[in-house]
Amino acid sequence: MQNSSAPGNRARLAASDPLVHAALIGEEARQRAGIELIPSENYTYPEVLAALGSVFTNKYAEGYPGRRYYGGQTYTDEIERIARDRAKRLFGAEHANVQPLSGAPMNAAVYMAMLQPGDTVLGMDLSHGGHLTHGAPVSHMGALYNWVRYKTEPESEGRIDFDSLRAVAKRERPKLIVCGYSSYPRDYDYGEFKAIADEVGALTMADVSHIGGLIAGGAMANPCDHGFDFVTTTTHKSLRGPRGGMILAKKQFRREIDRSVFPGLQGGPHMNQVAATAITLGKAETPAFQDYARQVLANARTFAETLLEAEVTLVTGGTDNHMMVVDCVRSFGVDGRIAEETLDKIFITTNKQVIPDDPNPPLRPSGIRLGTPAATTRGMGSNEMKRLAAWIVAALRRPDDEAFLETLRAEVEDTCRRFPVPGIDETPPASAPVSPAKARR
Ligand code: DSN
Repeated sequence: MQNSSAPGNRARLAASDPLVHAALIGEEARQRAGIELIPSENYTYPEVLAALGSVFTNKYAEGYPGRRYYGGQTYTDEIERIARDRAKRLFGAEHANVQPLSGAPMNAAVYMAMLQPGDTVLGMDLSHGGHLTHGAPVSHMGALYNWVRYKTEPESEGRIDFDSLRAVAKRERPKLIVCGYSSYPRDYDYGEFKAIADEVGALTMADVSHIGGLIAGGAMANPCDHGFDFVTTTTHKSLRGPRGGMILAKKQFRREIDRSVFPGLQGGPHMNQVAATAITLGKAETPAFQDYARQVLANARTFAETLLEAEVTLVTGGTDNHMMVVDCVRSFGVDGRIAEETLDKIFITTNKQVIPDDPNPPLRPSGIRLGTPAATTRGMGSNEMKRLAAWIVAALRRPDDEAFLETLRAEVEDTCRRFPVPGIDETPPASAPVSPAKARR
């Protein structure tokens, strides 16, 4: 398959647009020299890069396999059918829509399929771990529906208290209950959510974007096994695929979901992305991917234990998934923005993060998020997790000591170079050298 990283195409890009080419080379150098610990990021497969840069990007394919509005669909139909079948098999779902362009439109498509403006929905509060699209007032979805936000409970170590959730559901009688998270380091009891929803006659939706790969790999609980009506997941996080989303649904909602995605919300699907999704889901069906999913969790446990031994405060006191949320103010006396910037200097990429009921604003919150999917993809194991945790603690204890940070950076870089980034040619073209240190800043 011809693709953007094929040598011929790279040479063309270098010659025709040196500015963009230099940025691409710089980003590759940056990714090689350091490590991505943002829990929603990963390093995708070379095969996915090939599909994303393929001729499928040329094709319009409005509609669905066998029912398109344009001709020339022999291979797009084939690709989309493969992706849908693999998705259904992997998650045990009755129906799959693989066209959502990414996570936010994916969730919006479910809401618009099933709700009327003003309907009541329960969703997890943003600062307690929910997502913008779960009713945060700043999102359009927050304005369209009557969101009632549930929170985690400090008394139960920051976990969800199902007694209070049940009481809220009985009082509010929501049409839909949404569970799922982007900064909650625990697993969910989907059975309890479903039981509460059944008691009040609500539909159920689990947004498993962060842990879609861990569910597909059999390492975490699967909401499809608990009779959820809708399960949504992005494809680029723990699944390691292209940027995109998928909606899994019960068969009885197939028409509503498909119509909501197209023509309701989107036009032509990105068929290069659908092809890459098919490849990703094929990989996720292999025993190697199950090993990967288990290792992501084992690495997160080791990482969290190392941080806790150093007396770092973690939201909920640990992790059950791939993610940790560090209270930096309490642990190190620095806010999340300073922590993120300090770790950038030692080539460890994280993101600042609000903690439950954070007294600080979102651009200067109290915490950072850490996650292990990307590091695990590069082949890092328990030794590297311990070292990464130790580097983070050391750096955040001395954020103003530039010489010390430079020593740590060299150690991090030395380790990272022993773990290649999949899909990046290990020998950068001599035509556009960019030093990793320069690329990073
Ligand atoms: N932005 C993603 C995350 O980092 O969790 C969620 O959409």
